[in-house]
Amino acid sequence: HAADAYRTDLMTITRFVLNEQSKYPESRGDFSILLSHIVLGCKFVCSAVNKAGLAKLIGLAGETNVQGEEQKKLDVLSNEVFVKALVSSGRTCILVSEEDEEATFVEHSKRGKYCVVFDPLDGSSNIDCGVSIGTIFGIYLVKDGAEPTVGDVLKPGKNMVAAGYCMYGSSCTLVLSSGSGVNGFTLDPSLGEFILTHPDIRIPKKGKIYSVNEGNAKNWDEPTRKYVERCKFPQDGSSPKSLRYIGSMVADVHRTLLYGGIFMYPADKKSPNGKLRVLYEVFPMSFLMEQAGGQAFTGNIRALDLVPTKIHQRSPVFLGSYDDVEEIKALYAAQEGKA
Ligand code: P6P
Repeated sequence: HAADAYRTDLMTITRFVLNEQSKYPESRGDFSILLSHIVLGCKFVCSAVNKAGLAKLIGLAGETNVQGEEQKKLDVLSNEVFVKALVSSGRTCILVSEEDEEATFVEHSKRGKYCVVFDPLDGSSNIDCGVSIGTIFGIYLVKDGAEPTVGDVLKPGKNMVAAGYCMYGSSCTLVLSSGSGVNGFTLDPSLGEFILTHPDIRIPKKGKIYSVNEGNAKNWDEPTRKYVERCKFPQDGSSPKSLRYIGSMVADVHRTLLYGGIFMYPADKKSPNGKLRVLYEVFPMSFLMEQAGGQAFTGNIRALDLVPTKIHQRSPVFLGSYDDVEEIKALYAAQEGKA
């Protein structure tokens, strides 16, 4: 019947978050309002990314961001959209963006109790060739009342109250955790709503895929080199793992979350802290992995235990299936033991 084609009990992200909120009777709905503004930003960027090829938005804006990379128009646009959406939510007090050298302190009249760290368009170097890119965000609850300072965001990732990403690919998928599991929502463009499509995502305990830029192999340290060698030439008679590396963190992490395996951006001689940024790449993805039953490691400690000292600080990261990360932790521990 035609009616069967339409699920009538649509679980939209708004409904889902309000259901979550109802578990906290004392909640005033601030988080729900904050999230609705993040969702608005994602819808806007999704539409802009999809039109980019046609609207010739692609191309250098001529400016360079704090990373010294040439900013593409979509980067600039996405950053402006998220900053404006987050400020207008009236629920934030500090914003840290990959695109802005300094943190943004929201004016008093619009201040709220959340701090949002985000990469508005991660993987943007892939825009021109149509590879999936995404927005990554993490949310801290800052102490009420006191004048916010950068110190409020230089906190370990385990202090985050929520984290997520929105992937702009063949479909627009928003994956979110607010501390009780991970859920995925897919944008239905005909409704303009994110619908729950991946309830309670759990990452497989062990995977068959490893994901790393093998082009950096010359500069890896011993534990990483040994681990990748084991992926390719297993000693225990198991089959070699497959290598999948897209070079866009949101796409590589999304595949890891759904299929299992390990995603790595290790330290190397050229970049002793790896490449990925702690606040708005490593922490949000590590938060999601732990919430989905996986784990995340820096080569030294649990990634979420790291205490950043600078807002654009980098860290090596190994994240994904619990058992796969355990293996590389053992190799780093063995090196530690030798040392
Ligand atoms: P490499 C994209 O520029 C990015 O920040 C992440 O999205 C991605 O995982 C990584 O860098 C890719 O870096 O050095 O392998 O090209």
